[in-house]
Amino acid sequence: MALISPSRRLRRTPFSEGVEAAGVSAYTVYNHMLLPTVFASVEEDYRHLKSAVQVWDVACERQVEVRGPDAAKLVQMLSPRDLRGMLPGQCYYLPMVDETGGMLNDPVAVKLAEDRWWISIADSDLLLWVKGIAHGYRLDVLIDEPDVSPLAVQGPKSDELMARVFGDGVRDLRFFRFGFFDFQGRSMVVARSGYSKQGGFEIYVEGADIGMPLWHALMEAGRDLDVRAGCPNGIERVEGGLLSYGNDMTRDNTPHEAGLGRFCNTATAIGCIGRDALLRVAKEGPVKQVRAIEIGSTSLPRCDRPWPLMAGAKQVGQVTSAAQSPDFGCGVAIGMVRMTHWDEGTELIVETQDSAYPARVRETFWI
Ligand code: THG
Repeated sequence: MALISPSRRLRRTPFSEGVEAAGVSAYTVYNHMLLPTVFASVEEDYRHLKSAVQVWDVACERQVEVRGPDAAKLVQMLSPRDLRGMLPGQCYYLPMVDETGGMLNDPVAVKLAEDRWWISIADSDLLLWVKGIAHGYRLDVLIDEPDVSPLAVQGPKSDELMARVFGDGVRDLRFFRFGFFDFQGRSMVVARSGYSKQGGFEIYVEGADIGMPLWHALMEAGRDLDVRAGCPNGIERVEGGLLSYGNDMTRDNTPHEAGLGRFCNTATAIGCIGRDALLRVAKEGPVKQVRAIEIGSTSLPRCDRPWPLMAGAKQVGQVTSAAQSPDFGCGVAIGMVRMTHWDEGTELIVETQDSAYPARVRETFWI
């Protein structure tokens, strides 16, 4: 593929300087912002992520800040997950849907206070929908994109690295909880979360000016831990079954089709804009759903388009993300499969742009 031309519309991040000095070799675009995808190689990055610790520029996980007396009411309007039990200090993975029940985004919501939330978005322009809803319903809220850039620290040695920079208190953070921790006199939101299954943290860096000082501090503190710049890894996240909005599900899918039913309480999520539509389709249940797919390959081309999943001459689904797994010795994939063929063990054929391979539906991801 040819190069993509940089411009003001393709936003850099507070950490881009560090990413480039570390030798980034490929970027993608996410929320109109640069997101590194490869440093050494996808395979070498994968091996290192699973054995050491990496610092990830995930500033592209932009925040939609919702502030004001109607904040909690508005966030509940956006999602079929019941938010009544959510406390300040918690993060929730929140499917967000439109009035048809179609997925608009799958963010992490950070509840800072009853009247102040950050919605840490995946790759869609959710800000516009949220502003439209707030205006249309005359809600008493302020909505904008603050100068907040997540920096993730991921990998088995992330507790040790984070404790060196933020103090031993970070070790006590539970999964999907956050606390406020000091760095150079600045209070930062630090959560135990992140887009990998290797464990780790996300620092919500407030103020672009402190981005590179924090980057350097992490790199220096972790020298003996072999800390490196990294990024969400295309092999590891498929093994772990972490979905990618726009790839594995779109506005054409309900959360149930996406396999996110466990993050929905449609019956009790009173106020959710897509609630009626989801209740209607929930009666029948989905007729296609996300599945882990094992591919009988020894190498795979880039999955840059949906790959048809065939049962004989009939298409019964598609693979939307795939990679060759060094640790499992097979192709690992995320697919959307029709009900007639979604049972564990079902044997199919996947048609990539290059060639066809045997594929098998699995019960779980590789975790
Ligand atoms: N962190 C933050 N913002 C984000 C992401 C993130 N915004 C974009 C994107 N990632 C949103 N998508 C996801 C997808 C999966 C998870 C988080 C965000 C995730 N899922 C876990 C799982 O499925 O195992 C845990 C979910 C749970 O149990 O609550 O972490 O990564 N800030």
